[in-house]
Amino acid sequence: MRKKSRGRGDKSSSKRRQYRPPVPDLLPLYPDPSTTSATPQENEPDCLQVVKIVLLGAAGVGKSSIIEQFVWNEFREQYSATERKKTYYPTVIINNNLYELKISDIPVISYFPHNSFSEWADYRFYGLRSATAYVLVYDLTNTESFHYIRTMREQMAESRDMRNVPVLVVGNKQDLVQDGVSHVNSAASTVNLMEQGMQKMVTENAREKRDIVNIVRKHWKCPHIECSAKYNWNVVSVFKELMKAVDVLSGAHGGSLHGRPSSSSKETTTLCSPIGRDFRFGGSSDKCVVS
Ligand SMILES: Nc1nc2c(ncn2[C@@H]2O[C@H](COP(=O)(O)OP(=O)(O)OP(=O)(O)O)[C@@H](O)[C@H]2O)c(=O)[nH]1
Ligand SMILES: [Mg+2]
Repeated sequence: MRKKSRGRGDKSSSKRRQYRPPVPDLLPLYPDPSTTSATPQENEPDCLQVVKIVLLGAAGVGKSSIIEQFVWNEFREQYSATERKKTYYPTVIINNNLYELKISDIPVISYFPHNSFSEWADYRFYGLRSATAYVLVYDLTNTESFHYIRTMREQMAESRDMRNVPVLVVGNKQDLVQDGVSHVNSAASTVNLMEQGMQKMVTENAREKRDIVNIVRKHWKCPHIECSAKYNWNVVSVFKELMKAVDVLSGAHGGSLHGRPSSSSKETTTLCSPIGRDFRFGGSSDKCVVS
């Protein structure tokens, strides 16, 4: 059970990055018996269920970087477009329910497969319509990349039943946005034309950003998270939020994903990455303690 965590990505790069199995001592797969009156059997994570997660987004928005940061705790500055589908298999525990994630990183697609025929006709599309959950990634510095996921979302809704399919929208490269704003703010004391132009640009960017968040949260009714794959800001939260939704849905559907109804969402959430770090989340709080 404790060896469930795996990360199978690019074969060539897996040679370079030596896979480190989880350290059992750092894997509190079971709650501390002294803090609960339940029997050990009741506390054991239930049988492993596979959750298929697909990341979609325009070229270069950081899909691979987000996955690699989450799974390998690594970041590559150099851009290398994904040309072949890669699949990663980290294991997570949420509310004492054990899930094996099957995270697919695919080459950019120009459209979402319309039906099962088009899905099977092109290997890049395989499994896209049957994902358990989707992460739609855009680049916070590039509004066009949001238009891409907007189209993708529309096509998804036409192609498959999206009820009970969690979708999370992620604005990546948060570090670049923050740099832009702070730079302009710090220079605001010396007003000149160039600065005014930059200030206008920043204001427009801020407005665009607000509009995007509004569309996602109010109209799409999807969670929106900003992250930086480069600095590992909020990357864990992306998967935490998604899996919270999967876990709740799984519980609501009689535990169809993992064989039994989910326990309360107020309980502790632990995400175990394949490199042996533990991520513990306390109930409704967004605080994340990495031990
Ligand atoms: N500054 C910054 N750069 C990032 C971030 N995430 C990714 N990048 C860079 O953006 C470029 C593209 O990242 P990828 O992860 O390859 O993007 P992708 O979406 O997988 O691209 P495709 O495979 O072509 O679809 C790379 O040069 C990364 O180093 C981030 O959070 N901040
Ligand atoms: Mg990629």
